[in-house]
Amino acid sequence: MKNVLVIGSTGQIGSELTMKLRSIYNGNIVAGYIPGCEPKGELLESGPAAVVDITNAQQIADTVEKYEIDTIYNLAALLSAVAEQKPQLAWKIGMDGLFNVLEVAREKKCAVFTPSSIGVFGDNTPKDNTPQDTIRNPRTMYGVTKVSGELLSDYYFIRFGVDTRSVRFPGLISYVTPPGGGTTDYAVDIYYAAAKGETFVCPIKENTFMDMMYMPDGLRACIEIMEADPAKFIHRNSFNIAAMSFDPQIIYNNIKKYVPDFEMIYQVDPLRQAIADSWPNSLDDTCARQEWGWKPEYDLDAMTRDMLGKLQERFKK
Ligand code: AKB
Repeated sequence: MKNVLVIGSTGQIGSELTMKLRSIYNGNIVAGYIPGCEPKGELLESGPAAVVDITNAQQIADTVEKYEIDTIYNLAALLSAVAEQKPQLAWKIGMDGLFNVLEVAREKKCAVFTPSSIGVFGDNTPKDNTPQDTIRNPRTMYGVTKVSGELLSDYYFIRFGVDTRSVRFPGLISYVTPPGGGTTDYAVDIYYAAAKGETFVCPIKENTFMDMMYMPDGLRACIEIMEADPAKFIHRNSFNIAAMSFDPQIIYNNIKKYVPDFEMIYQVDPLRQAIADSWPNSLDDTCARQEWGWKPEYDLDAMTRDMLGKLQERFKK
């Protein structure tokens, strides 16, 4: 039996991960949320939920105690573009929050998953096929909290034996819960525009390549890394994982195959463009493949067919 607390259960990853965990494990899969972001519908009805503000260590500890939690998925974070607008809050959630989670995990002996991101890399990181172990020198607050989070999580493993594990997520694409304030969000928004029959206004320039991943692969990564036999681990916090890399023109052309009259124009957002320019074009995920068997299932075309099918069904008149 596994008892899991998902902190940030109503966010982009949490809303789907909580449901997936409930479909796999028969223990308590607790949907942690903050007031104003309450779980609704199936997420609320299919299992326990609790107010867990990551900046409140006592709330985390009380929930872990009450539901005999053994694994914490720490999904609370501000995404990259919002974090640039609210750097103090990004630090409070990303670092003070992570510290609270790790302290509770140390005391109550929980395993911890905290997603990292391609945002840990910066301008002087090799851009193509970015290695697992390379320069992590971001100049965004998002990146700073993600690198610091990787280091702190490794520290808690080395110093206290807390079972911390993590992946560096590319842009995650899903039709369920939209992301809020990321640099890669355009690759979600473009599908919504295509499915609604609207012209897409792209905030990212042509020729800006970034790694992306379809959510079903992202969810599998969250679960498989926590299930993996750690005997093979050389790394922990955090593994490069990859599925596909494209620029706006490539995803647009792929969607146009299925929606021939779809139009896109460019109106570049300087903040998002600067962040995207500092991130890798593509990651090398060999270590994740070798150390815990990571393998993506969706490429761009498979993702496009699924995304469009689901969204067109939702928006059909
Ligand atoms: C963002 O764009 O901020 C995130 C990420 C890649 O970490 N989707």
